[in-house]
Order: sequence, then C-alpha cells, then structure tokens
Amino acid sequence: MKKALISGISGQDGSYLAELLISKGYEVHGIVRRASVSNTRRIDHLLHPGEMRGEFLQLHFGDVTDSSRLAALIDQIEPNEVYNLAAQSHVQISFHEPVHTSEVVALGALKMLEAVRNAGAGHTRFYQATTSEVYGNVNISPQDEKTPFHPDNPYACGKVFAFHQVRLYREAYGLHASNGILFNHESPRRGHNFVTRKITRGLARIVAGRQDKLLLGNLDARRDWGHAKDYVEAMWMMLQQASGGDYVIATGKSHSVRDFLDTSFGLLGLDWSDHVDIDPKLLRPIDVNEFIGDFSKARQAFGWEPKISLQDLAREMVMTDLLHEDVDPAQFDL
Ligand code: NAP
Ligand code: F7E
Repeated sequence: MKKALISGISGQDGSYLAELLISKGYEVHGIVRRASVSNTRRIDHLLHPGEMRGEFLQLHFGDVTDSSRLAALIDQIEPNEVYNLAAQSHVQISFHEPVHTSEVVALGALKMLEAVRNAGAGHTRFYQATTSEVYGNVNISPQDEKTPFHPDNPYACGKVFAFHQVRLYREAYGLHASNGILFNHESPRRGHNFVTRKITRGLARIVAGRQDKLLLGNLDARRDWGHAKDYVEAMWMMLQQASGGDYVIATGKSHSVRDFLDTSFGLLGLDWSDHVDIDPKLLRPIDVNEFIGDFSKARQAFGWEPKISLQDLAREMVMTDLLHEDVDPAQFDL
C-alpha cells in the first residue's frame, strides 16, 4: 500500500486530496496544527469520531515551521509521496503578516524538502503547491510555464522562493519534485474570506434574512476559477510521471468578480447591485488585474483537463450555502 503525507490536510485542497488518495487505496497521513478549537471540520468524515485517525487516514500534530518535527514524521512514516499544501494562503492577509506568511510559505516548503532529502528518501516524490500569484501583473496573457514571475504580494514572493527551491532540489539532488502552478480553485469547502465563498455564503445569508449587505473590494479583478476537486487530481497525476516537472493547472477562461456575482445571484433570480456595497478596506495595496492560465503542458503530458464549469461550481457552492443557512434550495429553479 502506498503512503502519502499531506501538510495542510485540514484546508480546502488537503481535504479533497485526502479523499482522492484514500479512494486510490493509499494510506494517508496528515499534519495538523494544534488549535484551541477543532480545525479538522473538512476531514472529520474521514476520521473515527473523536479520534485523530480513521481507517485509512492518520493525523499527526505538527507545523511546517518546525524542522525537527518534519524530519521525525518523514522518518517515521516513510511516505512514497509528500504533498506540501500548508500555507497562510490569503493574499490580503499576507500584506498584514508578511513575516509569518514567508515563514510558512517559503521556509516551510524548504524545511519539508530538507526533511525529505535528509531522510535519504530516494523513493519519496514531492509536490509543491505553487500558485498563479507568482506571475503577478506580468502583462503576458495567458500565463504558462515559461511566463516570467513578477510576484505582487508577500504571499506570492514566498511562493516564488519555494518554487525555485523545488526546482533546485530536483536539479541538484535528483529529487522527484514538482511544482503545480495552480490558478484559483474553489468549492463549497473554500475558506469564508475568499471572494467566491464570501459571495455564495453572503448570498445564502441574505436570503435567510441573517445578513443585510455584502461588503466587497475590487469587483473588476479577473480570475481563472476552477473546481478544487479537479485540481487535486492534477496534483496526484504530476507525481505519477516518470520525473518531476512544473505544470500550470487552470481552465483557460477568466471572469471578473462582477461576473461571479452575476452568476451566483442570478441563480436565485436576484440583482446583486441591490445587496453589495464596496468597502475600501478590502482593496489591496496592489491587486492583480487578470489571471488566465494555459494548461496545454499538463494536458499533453498526462491528459489533465478541468471537468467542472464555473456555472456548475457556483451552483454547487450556492446550494451548499443555502443548506447551511437552513434554506431549502428546492424553492429556487437551480
Ligand atoms: P487553505 O484552505 O487556506 O488551507 C491551508 C492549510 O495550511 C490549512 O490546512 C492550514 O491549517 C495549513 N497551515 C497553515 N499554516 C500552517 C503551518 N504553519 N503548519 C502546518 N499547516 C499550516 O488553502 P487551500 O486553498 O487548500 O490551498 C492549498 C495550497 O495550495 C496552499 O499552499 C495554497 O497557497 C495553494 N494554492 C491555493 C490555490 C487556491 O486557489 N485554493 C491556488 C494556488 C495555490 P489550519 O486549518 O490549521 O489553518
Ligand atoms: O480574491 C477580489 C480580490 O481572495 C480574488 C488564494 O487561494 O487564489 C487565491 O488568491 C479577487 C482579488 O483570491 C473581495 O481583490 C474583491 O482580486 O478570492 P481571493 P486570490 O487573492 O486570487 C490564488 C491563486 C492563491 O494562490 C491564493 O492562495 O477578488 N475581491 N472583493 C475580494 N477578495 C476577497 N478575499 N474578499 C473580498 O471581499
């Protein structure tokens, strides 16, 4: 049985990836941070009630800033595949917490790589959660693996550092290490303070009468939004290739925040302009105007393609958020 170790398993992607790997017969191990209240909500269905383990999943307390713990875990588990998904992943928060963000995103990735290398784990393959944010406002569109990096926030700067460490460990030490340059991907498990989830959750709460207005920032920003479920498949596919590499994972289509408002409010027959106000505090010191990815390399190398459309993604998110707010989605023509 293959063994995988996932950092960031309690996050959006970690939870979908754990499900995928379990469905493929892996023994899955995850690193979770100790928190004063449970942070395992997204993976509780994979655990025995009240325990840190399930039939195919075992959780270990740890933090990617703690080298000695990472080394001990790699030695103990001897994973075939390591997926480094841990991050302070919120771009705007990275402007407020640049040092912490860099410690987790940049040095955390390096510490994971070192733990794998020092274990002499020649059999261990490494996946790094790189991001379209590395491109920033590069003014070349669409972006692919050859597009120069121009990171425009502290989070993106940390991810550029980690990208190059992964490339270096591949070239210098022959590690099977890959960078998945993933464009935005969303789901009903997306954190509440990312724009798509903020919109679908806000919409559901407005319908339920629990919220009056939805406060947003830059509505003109354009993003290439896919579904997290599709994107974790690409992570796994990268590690099944004969050698490591760098791959863009995207849909090749971009939409504005305004378009996403149209789609999600439109599903319930509502006009978002009656409910949305702009809050200048939500504007970033620099925002990237548009991301759009060219995923031809991944399609050619291992046949990856996105399957879920933005319309279906928005519908799933709106339906789930309505249910969370005890609103019956059946009353709408979804
Ligand atoms: P997410 O929901 O914010 O999850 C982040 C995960 O990292 C959580 O499990 C969090 O734990 C964990 N974490 C944070 N700091 C940690 C630390 N010091 N030590 C150990 N774990 C730590 O992010 P996501 O959307 O699933 O994204 C997964 C990865 O892909 C991230 O690296 C992100 O930067 C990258 N990425 C995301 C996207 C996207 O659109 N979603 C696109 C490109 C790249 P807690 O639950 O305890 O907070
Ligand atoms: O913002 C605008 C905001 O925070 C998208 C992370 O997963 O994807 C994500 O980063 C756009 C930006 O995602 C609000 O200014 C408007 O232009 O949902 P977001 P992000 O910054 O693109 C990349 C690929 C990652 O790697 C990151 O980890 O929406 N926007 N109004 C808003 N954004 C937020 N969060 N909140 C608003 O109220």
